[in-house]
Amino acid sequence: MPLLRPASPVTLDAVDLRVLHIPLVSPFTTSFGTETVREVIVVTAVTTDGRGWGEVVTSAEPYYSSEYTQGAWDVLTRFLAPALLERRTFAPEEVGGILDRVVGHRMAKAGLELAVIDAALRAEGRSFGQYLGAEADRVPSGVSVGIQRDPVALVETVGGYLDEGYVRIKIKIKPGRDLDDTAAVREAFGSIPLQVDANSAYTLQDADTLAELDRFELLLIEQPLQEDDLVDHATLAKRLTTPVCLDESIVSDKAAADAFALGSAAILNIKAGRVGGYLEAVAIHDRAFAAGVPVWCGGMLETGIGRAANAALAALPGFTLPGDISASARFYDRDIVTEPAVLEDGYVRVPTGPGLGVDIDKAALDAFTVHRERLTR
Ligand code: OSB
Ligand code: MG
Repeated sequence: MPLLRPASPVTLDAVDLRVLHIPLVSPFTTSFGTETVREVIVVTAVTTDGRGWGEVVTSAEPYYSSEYTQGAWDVLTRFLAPALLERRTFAPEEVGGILDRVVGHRMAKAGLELAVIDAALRAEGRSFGQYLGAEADRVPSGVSVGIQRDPVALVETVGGYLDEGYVRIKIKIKPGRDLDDTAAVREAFGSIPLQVDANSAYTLQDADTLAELDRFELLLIEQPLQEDDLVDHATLAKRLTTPVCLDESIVSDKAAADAFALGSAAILNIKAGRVGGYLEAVAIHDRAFAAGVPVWCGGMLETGIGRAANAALAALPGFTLPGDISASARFYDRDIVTEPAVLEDGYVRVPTGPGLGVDIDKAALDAFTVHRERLTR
């Protein structure tokens, strides 16, 4: 389902960039590290018709992907924002082409593109969901649970999220913290929808251990091997009954096509930041939908900006599995939007207002800002 109707062009006067430090309600631990503060870049597209907001989902360190905050800041301020300001008037759908000369830096591009789309849609009075082709008015909410002190602590944490109403649990695993953790959750909560995410912590040598996860009848195992291991993932997929889902490896629609051709993934996690933007994310969705491959919307500890955008994306018809779109409160005591996403009967609502459909809480935005720069022509 390509976009039904492109957005109107914008005339870009300035790009405002901020680095925010937002405290997390609890540390978030994965196979690649622990975060206690979300460092994120917020982008404002200042146009002749108003503002639009975007978020660059890089982390402070390049441990999930090669991108990280300072690198994104550098490429945004020196190359990406200047390229758009130079062009001055363009349609949101042209942003990808204008920025294409810069190799990689997909998260940085995605945040900038989102700000432009939001500005254009707010000016038109059209919602992001309508623009992308959202069909649902709410999306089922899963939660990503970091590695805890031990399996007992994990069971307690998971129990809390189930009590809140989350409809699917994803636990992070790494070598030595896989079988016992998964067994503990299965034992405590029976046949709940459960999946695991390894964030590239294994190699093909670990295939025997990973095959032992099959007995837990997981929905999927996410990204067991490295980002560029498409062939090894295909080999591993043949050894497992648990469906292999790719996250880090799917950096573009082309990567998705390659993964399907090789048999590397039975399911995809789609993150707009990782693939260079929401329009590329829709292209991957469309490809997967046509191929009958289920997809779900991943998360990067988004603020209310990216969380609203993700809810709209996840409302497309091919998103048949619950995504990592939890309530804002799962990560933050205070968000930077006035109406943070909440959990209602296990669902998060798709905003319907113009653009992303969320308003910025200026006081919160300012309170979390640690660095700021305004780029003009
Ligand atoms: O691998 O899905 C991941 C967070 C940061 C980096 C990578 C990942 C994650 C998550 C959290 O699992 C998803 C969320 O935002 O809820
Ligand atoms: Mg993942």
